[in-house]
Amino acid sequence: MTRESSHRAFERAKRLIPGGVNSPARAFGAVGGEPIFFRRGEGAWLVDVDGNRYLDYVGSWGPMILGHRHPAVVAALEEAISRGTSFGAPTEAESELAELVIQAVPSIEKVRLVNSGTEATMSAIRLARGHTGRDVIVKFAGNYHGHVDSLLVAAGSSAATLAVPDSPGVTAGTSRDTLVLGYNDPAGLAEAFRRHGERIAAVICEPVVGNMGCVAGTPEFLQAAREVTARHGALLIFDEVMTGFRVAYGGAQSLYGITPDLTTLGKIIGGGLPVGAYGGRAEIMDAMLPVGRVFQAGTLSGNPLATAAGIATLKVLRDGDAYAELERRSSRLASGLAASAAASGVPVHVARCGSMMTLFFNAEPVTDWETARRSDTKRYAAYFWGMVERGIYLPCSQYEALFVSTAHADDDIERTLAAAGEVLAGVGGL
Ligand code: KE4
Repeated sequence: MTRESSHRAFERAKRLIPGGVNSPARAFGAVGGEPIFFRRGEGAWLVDVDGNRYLDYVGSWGPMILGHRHPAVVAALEEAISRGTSFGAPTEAESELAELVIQAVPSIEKVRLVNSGTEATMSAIRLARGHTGRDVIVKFAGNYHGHVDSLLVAAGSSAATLAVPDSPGVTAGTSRDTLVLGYNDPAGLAEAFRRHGERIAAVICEPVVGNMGCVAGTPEFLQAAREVTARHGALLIFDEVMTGFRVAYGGAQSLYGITPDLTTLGKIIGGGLPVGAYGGRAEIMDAMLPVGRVFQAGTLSGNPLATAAGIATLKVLRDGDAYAELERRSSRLASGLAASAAASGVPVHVARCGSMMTLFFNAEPVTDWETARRSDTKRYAAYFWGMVERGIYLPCSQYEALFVSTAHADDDIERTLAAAGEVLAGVGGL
């Protein structure tokens, strides 16, 4: 498999763009080698600039739950683009997408559309502070909420992968209002509220983490977060940018039966176009300008193309049997990977929630960042490249989740497992 054109594309990109990438998660820093440049996607497949084909388990880091170029999404985009691309004025499609989100997620009575998950969490944090009049935000090690200054402290995802949890440029003043606690640690959360409760505006967490690899919140932990925030007049923010419409149509909150005060969304609700959203009870959301006084704005917020792709995607998820199919194939993949690792004598922990999962090269259960960080990232890198050479494209970091789409057919899963069987047999000796 030659990747000469990718190499040339990377050399050119590095002269123009820092690291040759517009997001460090794509830089292959955690697995070594050079990023692969892609030209097109079709269903479950990606084709790189050298013409190599790969089964895609990154799915643009979550949005492509229906696979690439789903006919309904393509048709919706073609229709929307025939009427223009952006007006900077309200359109009915924004209300249609808002209605779909509100109908799917009962904790959301009103929602505001923005252009990325980062914008969604940044806005939700500002709203929580404006609504409560308090300053402190609690987050958890290994959780990533986008590159919001106040949350780039012990972030997960690429910040953790690149071993720069506290990014330069984030001021002490900003970090001073952020408490970073251990994930899945109800006692630590209780202690933080004992000490700072009256200053805490909100607790933000990924209810199922994707950004230290897949780590599910325990029901006890998430219930404790719900109770302690309610008791102290702080808001509970579920960052469902990744889990929203991924692990269930109603998101992780529908699986746990826990009602957050605010929810952030992104990825899937844009169907592959730039999008983010934050929503919650109307009495909280109406603190936002122009009703209330908390500011947030955006030139392309709710733009016609992202709303068209998002509406088409959510309708396919709502009206078909997507989640049953995703569960069946994802379960087969997870159990097959575990079986292959066991047969090869490679200690792994396979974590899965619906169609997002992670194969941790770790002998112990991964329940938080402290256990996740003890994973064998060298073995993961060898596994990653072994799978690439067999035409399987996985997340380029141990600390990311892979995603199965509705376009992954049974024989794609079997092909993946056959490749993993060969590769895991090889990495056992590392
Ligand atoms: P964006 O600003 O990248 O749209 O969303 C930030 C974000 C917020 N919250 C959660 C739970 C997220 O997973 C993300 C973004 N996820 C990463 C993948 N782990 C995006 C990939 C990248 O940074 O290139």
